[in-house]
Order: sequence, then C-alpha cells, then structure tokens
Amino acid sequence: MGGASILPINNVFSQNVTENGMDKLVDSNGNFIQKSLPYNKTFLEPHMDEETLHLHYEFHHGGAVKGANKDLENIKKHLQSGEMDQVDMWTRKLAYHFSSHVLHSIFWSNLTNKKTQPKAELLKQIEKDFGSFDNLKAYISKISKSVEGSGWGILGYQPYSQSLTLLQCENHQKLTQWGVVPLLVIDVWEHAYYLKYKNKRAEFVDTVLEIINWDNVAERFVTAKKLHG
Ligand code: MN3
Repeated sequence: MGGASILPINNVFSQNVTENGMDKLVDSNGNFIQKSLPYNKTFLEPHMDEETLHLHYEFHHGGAVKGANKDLENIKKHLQSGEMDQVDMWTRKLAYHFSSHVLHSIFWSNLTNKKTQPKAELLKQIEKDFGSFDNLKAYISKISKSVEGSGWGILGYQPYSQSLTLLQCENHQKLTQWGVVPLLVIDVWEHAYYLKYKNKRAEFVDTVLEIINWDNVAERFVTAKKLHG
C-alpha cells in the first residue's frame, strides 16, 4: 500500500458503514467481534507508529472485546439465576468494555494517512453548528487535550436537535454504551420521587414499572431498528 493512498473503498469499516448504516460489532450469534484493521499496521506511519498501533489494537481494543463477551455471558447467567447484584456488577463492566469496543472501532476507521477535508453536507453542517471548519478543529482540539485523566474527544450527531455536537468523555463510558438508542427511561433523580416516596426509590421504581406504555416502547424499538438498515 503506497504512502499516499487513502483507504480502499472495500475495507471492512467503510463497507459496514455503507451497507448497514452502522459499524458491525457482533456476529450473527450476538457475540462481540473485532474486525480487522482497515489497513496494515504501518499505514499510519510516521504519525502513528506500528508498535503503538499493534499494542493498542491487539491488547487494548482486543481486550475490551474479550471482556465484553465475558460480561455479557455473566449477565445472562446471573439474570437466569436471579443474582441481581452480580448482574449489576457485570453490567458496569459491560458498559466499560463495550464502550471501548464501539469507540475504538470508530477511531480506526476515522484515520487515514493523508490530509482530507470535510465537504458537501458535512461541511455545511459544521459551518451551521460551529461557524467554520477551523472553529470545529479548535474546539475538538481543546476538549480532547483537556480531558481529565483518560478519555476521548468526540464529535457526534445529536438527532434530538439535529445538530453536530462535541463531547468530552472521561474513561470510555460513565456507564453508558455509545450508540445506544434509548427506548425506555426511568428517572431516578430524587426530584422525581422525593415528595411522595421520600427515600424509597425502590418503591418508586416498582410503581413506575407498573405504568409503562409498552406500545410507545415498541414504536421506539421499530424506529431504532431502522438505524441498522
Ligand atoms: Mn485506546
């Protein structure tokens, strides 16, 4: 692969994004899989050296994929046996590992070895939301450099406001999994229950679960599934 070449169009990541509308992170059985890198490990030299890329991809990202599979297995197992404290613990681990898997998969496909510029629709949206491409670069640069400890700078699309937005993410997750589309949410801030339920959050949650509109959840599920084509 020549030093000046950009990503071939048939690489696994661009294929996934183009054909499915999303990165494919699981196999047909629902097990997490780590796709091959869309380039060889020297492709990003000298900007990103081969050894760093190797360790990062194989052990950091690879470890997260293995971890996510183990977490999911444990969640299913303990859910079956009703050990809910174990389910809680493994859910936290899954948030950590799966978020790492999602973000690393996007990261590899975001990189190439020559200078490119945003064009067309993306450029228009950048100009609308940030004023200019230079503003966006200054903004993502600032928030990425000032992450406290480990983390990520993230440019995302916020469908609720139909705009681009920047996020500063500490660690990978803060108990979220990137890309999840919310279907059902339960507000457990104290303001949601304190007047009536006082300190009894559990009682409030039990009550809310009796009044869920599952037809609304189902509609959201149908809409969310369309995201994956
Ligand atoms: Mn990493």
